[in-house]
Amino acid sequence: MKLSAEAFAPTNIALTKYWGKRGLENNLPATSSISYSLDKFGSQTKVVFDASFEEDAFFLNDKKQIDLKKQKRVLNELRKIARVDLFARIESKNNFPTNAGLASSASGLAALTLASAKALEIDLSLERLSSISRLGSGSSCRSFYSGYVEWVAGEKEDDSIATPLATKNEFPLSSFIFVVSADEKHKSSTDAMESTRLTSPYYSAWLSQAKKDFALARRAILTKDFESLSRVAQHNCAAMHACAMSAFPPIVYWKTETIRIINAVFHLQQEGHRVFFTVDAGPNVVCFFDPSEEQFLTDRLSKLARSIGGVNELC
Ligand code: 2P0
Repeated sequence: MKLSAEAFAPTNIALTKYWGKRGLENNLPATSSISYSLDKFGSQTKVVFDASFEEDAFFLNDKKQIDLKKQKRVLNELRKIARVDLFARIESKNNFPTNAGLASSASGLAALTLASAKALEIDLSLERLSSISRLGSGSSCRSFYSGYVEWVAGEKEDDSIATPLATKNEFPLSSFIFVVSADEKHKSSTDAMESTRLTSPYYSAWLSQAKKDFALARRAILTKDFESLSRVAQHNCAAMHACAMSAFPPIVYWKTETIRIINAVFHLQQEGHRVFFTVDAGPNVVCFFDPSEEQFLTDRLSKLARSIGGVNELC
């Protein structure tokens, strides 16, 4: 028996962050979060289940991977639902440069879940598939939709759900990514979040800030209020990183270049431009801006990237 299917899922950038888990096993988040999907960047994944396979195998951009922990959590759940005990071969390709420093686990896990469900002919809602994908990687549950996606923390086992909040046509954002470094993370997000939760003196303050930010960002998006969204996204990003920096030992993702870019964004804001930054678990900076300023800001940000040695751009 051979079952096979392919699927694509976009990568997503958090405007208010998922940082901290209330359930380690199932990636249940301690904070609700909101993301914006970057539809043109994502993962195309093919999955084959075959009786002749003796183990699961995972190839990312044609390279065999050793660590299949996240993928297996998704595969095992879907095999259980389909009542199938076939091993799988996963072939996943990112359509953004491998050295782009963009996390591929969100789009990769989402595409894997979609392709596997299709191959196993499992007929589940997108919401349910998104929750299964979360078992592999928390942020992947937001990669099932385009536009703005909200992922509520919930309180129980089954109430932490990602759902679309607004379409990109309703409130479009342009993006520009500064690739400060494409190096592998020195510490996984899972470990960094856990260390923050256990050792940061500011963790409880972060949780209450994240709750307020989620509500503010949600309202800003629904009312298409760019200024409010800028303010809350930047504050939430800085608070997440400040909390991580206050862990023991400190988790410092930012590099000199990260801070130079952030200061340049503040400068553009002072000049009246509608642009803001966010930074995930790494040194790279994602800028979002009003599409009415596309040409001007792409040009300015591109000049900035070139003026800082070793920084690449992706837009
Ligand atoms: C986010 N990050 O909201 C936050 C902001 C990184 C910084 O979600 O442990 O790779 O597999 O659930 O999904 C990265 O977390 O972590 C992440 P796990 P994941 O996008």
